[in-house]
Amino acid sequence: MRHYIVHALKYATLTLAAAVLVIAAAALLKGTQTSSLSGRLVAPQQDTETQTMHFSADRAVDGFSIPADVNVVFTVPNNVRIPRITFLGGTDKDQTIRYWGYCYSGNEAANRTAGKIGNAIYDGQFFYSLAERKAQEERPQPTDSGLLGILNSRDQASPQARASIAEIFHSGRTCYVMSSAELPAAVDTDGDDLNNKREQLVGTDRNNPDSDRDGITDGSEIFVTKTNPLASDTDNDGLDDRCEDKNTNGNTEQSETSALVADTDRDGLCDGNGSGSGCPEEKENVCFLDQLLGQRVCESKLTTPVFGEDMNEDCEVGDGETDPRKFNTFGGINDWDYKWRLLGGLPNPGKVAPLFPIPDMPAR
Ligand SMILES: [Ca+2]
Ligand SMILES: [Ca+2]
Ligand SMILES: [Ca+2]
Ligand SMILES: [Ca+2]
Repeated sequence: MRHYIVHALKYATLTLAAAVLVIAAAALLKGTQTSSLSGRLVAPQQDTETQTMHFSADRAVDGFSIPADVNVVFTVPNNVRIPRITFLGGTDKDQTIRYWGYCYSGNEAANRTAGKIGNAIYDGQFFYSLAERKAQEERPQPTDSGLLGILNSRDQASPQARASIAEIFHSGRTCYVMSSAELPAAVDTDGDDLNNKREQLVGTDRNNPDSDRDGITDGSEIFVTKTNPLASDTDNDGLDDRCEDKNTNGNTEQSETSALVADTDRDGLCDGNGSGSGCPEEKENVCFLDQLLGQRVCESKLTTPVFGEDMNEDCEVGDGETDPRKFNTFGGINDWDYKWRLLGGLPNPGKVAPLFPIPDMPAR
């Protein structure tokens, strides 16, 4: 196998040139570039220094880690068809980590036997992370056209060239990859775009696409909304993530509250009813001497009678509620002052809880 890898990559330039790709130099020769990612495999002086690891199809279920700067050969399990990006760690890894590789067609030996030569033997597909493509695009055009080629810009590539790029890993294929940083690789059993290895690292259930049952898939929580896939209410304000980021796009639109900030409009009142543990500014530690126990006891107590906005936590602004998206729901007066005055507190324009000086708590 190792022989095939080396041989295939020696012919990478020919393969890509034939596919009418814009070729940028991979930096394997004469130490003209320092990237360890490109072409170490075929640099004769380095060939014996670079480690090679093999992962069987069985390993892809539990997953495995692809170390940095190692030649890795893996096999995709049978009956699996998975996006490359998902198998190799997810969209965030694809955008930040440089990696590239080649998936064998499986016809290489037969092609060779049939007398084919050069790139005609290697009719598999190359693949590149977005970060690798970007790096190649920014790299100056090579003066030595004899170097190993890497795809320059996929957008400029012909349909034929695009077809030569493996964006889907198919059942039973064997592929080579080298990465600039560690990649968590695995199949994605529950189809939530978070592969099994990352599910294990994160602590989510690889057989449940929505581990915390908040209506946002594990993959979306990691890659899009940036919420905690193990907690339905990431910011602990009493409102579930899905109830706050309603369209689950990771942004806080005008019609939404933030799933990551407990007090979206920063008016001193929590988005929910204020009982959530994410509203600490409304509480303080009160300590006293417990006569029965004969020792000092501390409790977390509310220091203000006004502490929340969506009091029934239905993610709607109902009667008697202030709007958790508006600092001053009723115009002019801020929501904290408004609620405080409703309870008969003294007006205190221009100040917002918890800076507001609190008189004695009302009798219960
Ligand atoms: Ca998954
Ligand atoms: Ca979830
Ligand atoms: Ca929340
Ligand atoms: Ca608020």
